[in-house]
Amino acid sequence: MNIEEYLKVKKEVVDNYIKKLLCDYSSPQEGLTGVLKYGLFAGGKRIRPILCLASGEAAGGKEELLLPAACAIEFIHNYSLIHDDLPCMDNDDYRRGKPSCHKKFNEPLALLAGDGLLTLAFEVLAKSYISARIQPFTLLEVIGELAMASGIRGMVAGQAMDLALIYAKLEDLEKLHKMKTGALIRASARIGALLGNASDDYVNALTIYAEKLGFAFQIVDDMLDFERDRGVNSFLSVYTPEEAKEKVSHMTLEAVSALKPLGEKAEVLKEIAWYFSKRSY
Ligand code: GRG
Repeated sequence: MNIEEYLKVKKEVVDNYIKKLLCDYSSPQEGLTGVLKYGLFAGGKRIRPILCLASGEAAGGKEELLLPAACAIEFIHNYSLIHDDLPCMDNDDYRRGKPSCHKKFNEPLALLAGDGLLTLAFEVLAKSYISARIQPFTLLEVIGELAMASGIRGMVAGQAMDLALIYAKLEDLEKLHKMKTGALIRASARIGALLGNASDDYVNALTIYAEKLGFAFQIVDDMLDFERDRGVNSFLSVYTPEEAKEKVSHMTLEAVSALKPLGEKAEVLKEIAWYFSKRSY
């Protein structure tokens, strides 16, 4: 299977599992479920859940066991996008080329849909892994990883820093994106590895891989956004386009070389890194 096919197949697996979860954990407020569905199925790439699956599978974990965590991570990601688009944050009318959640519905419902996704992520983690009878210590580690990456020491802190800074310098930009984008990407790989019962060496290798990958991913995102958002807290305000490309290649090479301890099991993860370093969407 080539990497494009792999990503397509895994995206479908994730999409189907999200649909199943939304049925299993349906809200008595049907209207609210509709808003959640709209936010979740407006065209995301599912990078984080796929990274969780690929990291877990490289460590020997089974897809079936990894899926609840992979989807919980996607819930958190989508909550953050819904809230990010609100008038009190970025005030974006469109997301992925479609009306953003608060434009399609209204602001209070968009706010609640985001809150609902954030809390549902943790309910799904707890209930799925209690049912699967995984080691309580592993479950607590996974919950702790996701909470830290999402909260005031991760994504929420990154968002707050983004709102507070204008035209940040390189050092601040690195710190900002490490929290805002990098933390959840890092947690995706680590959670996959933890659920796959990976050794400490594997977990460390996957952590470094994901940190480099997250950095490269953000620079590519800024390159793709350059025309729309010329430079506010973007790496394109500190790098020329050529320097940005060079940095992406360098970070991707470092990500790939961090995978050495995994040997042949890391092939898919390497392909993922190269694929996303060249993405155009
Ligand atoms: C509101 C707490 C809170 C946080 C918002 C992630 C975030 C923080 C804001 C989104 C704005 C943005 C452009 C962030 C950079 C990270 C990024 C590249 C997000 C988009 O991720 P993709 O490309 O999204 O994986 P899809 O659409 O594929 O799901």
